[in-house]
Amino acid sequence: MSKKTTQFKTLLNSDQTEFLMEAHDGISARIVEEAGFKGIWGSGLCISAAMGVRDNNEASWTQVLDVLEFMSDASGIPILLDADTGYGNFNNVRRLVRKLEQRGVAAMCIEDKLFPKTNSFIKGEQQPLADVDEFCGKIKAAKDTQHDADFCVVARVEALITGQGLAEALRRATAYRRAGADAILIHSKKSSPDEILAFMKEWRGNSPVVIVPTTYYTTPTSVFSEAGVSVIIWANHLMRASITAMQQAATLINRERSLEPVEHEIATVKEIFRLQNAGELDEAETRYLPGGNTAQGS
Ligand code: SPV
Ligand code: MG
Repeated sequence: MSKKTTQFKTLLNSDQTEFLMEAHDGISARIVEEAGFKGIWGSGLCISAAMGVRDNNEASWTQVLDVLEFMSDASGIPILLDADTGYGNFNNVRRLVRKLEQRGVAAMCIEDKLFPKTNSFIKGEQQPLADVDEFCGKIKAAKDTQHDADFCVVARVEALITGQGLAEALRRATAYRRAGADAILIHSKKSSPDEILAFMKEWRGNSPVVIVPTTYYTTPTSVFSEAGVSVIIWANHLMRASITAMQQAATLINRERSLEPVEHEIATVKEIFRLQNAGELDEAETRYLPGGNTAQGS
């Protein structure tokens, strides 16, 4: 089995379009892998949401890193961390890259906004963008810092989100590619894919392109494959699915004062044990505990 960094780099440069699914903790990372995805999007929005805080860098970068460590340990597929703006300047980015490599995170995406960031779908037009040269310095610092040659840095262009248009998006993407970015994430909040497809036409495969079709989800993914998109990210859908499921279960149990209506609609306790890999501990106990598997502590 190749390293996770190599797996991610291969996925980014493959001839076909690949898909990443969002995860926000250890169990969701495992669920993404079991569903058959080849990689995980460590969504800033969803990791924040799971902590009950806003997507405004309210969670500290080390708190995010701790979650990433659980996600990486729980899954055998590469993680692309949504590292927001890199949590500071080029120096914070250098330290981040070192810590991500130590914790088995394959790649990171940094966006050209200012710390503390705000989610792109909240007052997108009013958000200031980073200075291009300063952001290029972050990309260079990340690439110079990585020990593993296959660690990937994805540079996210927010010019379309802020309404600055295609020319500005292309100018920024070109500068970020020249600074050493392994791929460009071009983000849009439109319900039509037009501005993404216009970008793809002008970009002409200069480097791999990553997209996040949260708002233009009705477009068949084959359209993006034909346009040359390398990676499609489903950015928040496990968090949204679990919010709906938790709201329904909590409301029903509270209203009925009974578990009966939900018991057969939700995962069993045994399923939790399976996802935690309880079987492995059972087997290890027979090997390592004196007297074999007695299900006892020391
Ligand atoms: C995230 O998942 O945190 C993202 C994608 O950055 S978006 O919410 O569209 O900005
Ligand atoms: Mg984010």
